[in-house]
Amino acid sequence: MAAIDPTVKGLKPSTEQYNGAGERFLIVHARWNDQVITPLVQGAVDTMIKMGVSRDNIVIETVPGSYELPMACSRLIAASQIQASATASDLMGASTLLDAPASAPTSAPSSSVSKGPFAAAIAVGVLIKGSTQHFEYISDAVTHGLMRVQLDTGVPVVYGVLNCNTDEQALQRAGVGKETKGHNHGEDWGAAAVELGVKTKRWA
Ligand code: DLZ
Repeated sequence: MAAIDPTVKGLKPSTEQYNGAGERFLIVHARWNDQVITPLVQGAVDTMIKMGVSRDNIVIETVPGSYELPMACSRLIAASQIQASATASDLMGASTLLDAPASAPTSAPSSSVSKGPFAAAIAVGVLIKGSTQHFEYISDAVTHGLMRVQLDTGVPVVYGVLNCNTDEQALQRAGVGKETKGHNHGEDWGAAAVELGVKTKRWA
């Protein structure tokens, strides 16, 4: 009998290799807690590229905070499905969504949203518990909102939202912890997006 791994938690590697070549993906990320968000998004992008996705086929948009993630995912997925000539900014009507700083290494022009449907999306946010009930309300709303978006649109939305008690917990889950580096969960989210994008086509 094989020895039992003492670690209970964690993602068992897939037995199948998934290839995201030719598929388009959406990442929407909050700008709150940027020190954690940046490595998470980078981890997701790097993993998707390793799995065959072209960088040109990864559209990245930002929103102010996690609370805005469901709305942005919903509108951007709808925009990509319509494939109309209208740009994302026409459809979204919220200029703040498109205000990524010019220096942001990962941002892409929003007009690329209308180039074709997304195989999957990743919503990335970092919520850190404060001294009020704010965290609980936002966390709950975002979680339910993102589930609703994926069920309503049929496009998988990977739950890239960290809900942490401390800054250090969040940093460790982005692989940049101060006490121990930890594991970058963005890498898992990138892999999940490619796997789900490929599988959702199969399940059609
Ligand atoms: C207001 C707020 C607070 C206090 N904390 C966070 C947080 O830890 N993570 C996050 O992503 N966003 C936070 N926000 C902003 C809200 O998500 C949202 O952007 C604003 O309430 C405006 O709707």
